[in-house]
Amino acid sequence: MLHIHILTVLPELLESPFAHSIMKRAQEKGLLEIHVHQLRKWAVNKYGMVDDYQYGGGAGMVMMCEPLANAIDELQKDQRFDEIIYMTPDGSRFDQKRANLLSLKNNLLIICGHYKGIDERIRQQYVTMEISIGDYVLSGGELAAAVVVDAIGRLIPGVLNDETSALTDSFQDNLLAPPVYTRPADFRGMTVPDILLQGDPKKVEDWRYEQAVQRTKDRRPDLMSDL
Ligand code: 6GU
Repeated sequence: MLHIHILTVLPELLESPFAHSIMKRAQEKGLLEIHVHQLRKWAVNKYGMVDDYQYGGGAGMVMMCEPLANAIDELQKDQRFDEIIYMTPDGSRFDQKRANLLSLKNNLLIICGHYKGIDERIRQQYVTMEISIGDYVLSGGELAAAVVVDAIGRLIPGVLNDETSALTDSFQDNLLAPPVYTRPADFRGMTVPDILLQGDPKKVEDWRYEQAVQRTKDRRPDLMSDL
């Protein structure tokens, strides 16, 4: 069972992404629990203040130490987190390897940054992992957190119906997935490769592997160099 706690000033953004399909089933099966916490619960005043001007001047607010520290301390009374993850564009790039690793943990805390980010002292004192989902800037960490939780959640053993299907995803062997087809065998004159129709499992497996390698060479040669 994986517990994921998320600290955010916009909990509404994180309601829908986990309420459908595979993420919904993971929670119904008792394999995943997602707890979204409104950071303003730990605000420093009755106006719900959680951010302030940055020292040294400059545009943009910074998320204050006290609300984050108090929230994390309180949440850690019940259980210690295996990782305290800060979602930030200057974190290390999220990939399938990191998703596999995180899917094996029991307790994760994800902090969603806003504005100019969080006070550096929280990063130093509390944060154990900093994640970016790519080289572009989002207006907050929530959508990035949703991406990460989805990628992790589907890898928890028992979540996917067909146990092998995560193993044949793109990226699991640093290869992209091969092309797939369903009925009809002839769609407007475009046919399905014969090997797939003949049903020799060994030939199908070999064909899929060749296609995966070719597709990766064509589209993502950078993945092959990691092999
Ligand atoms: Cl984790 N946060 C924000 N705000 N922007 C991002 C990101 C995270 N990853 C890529 N862009």
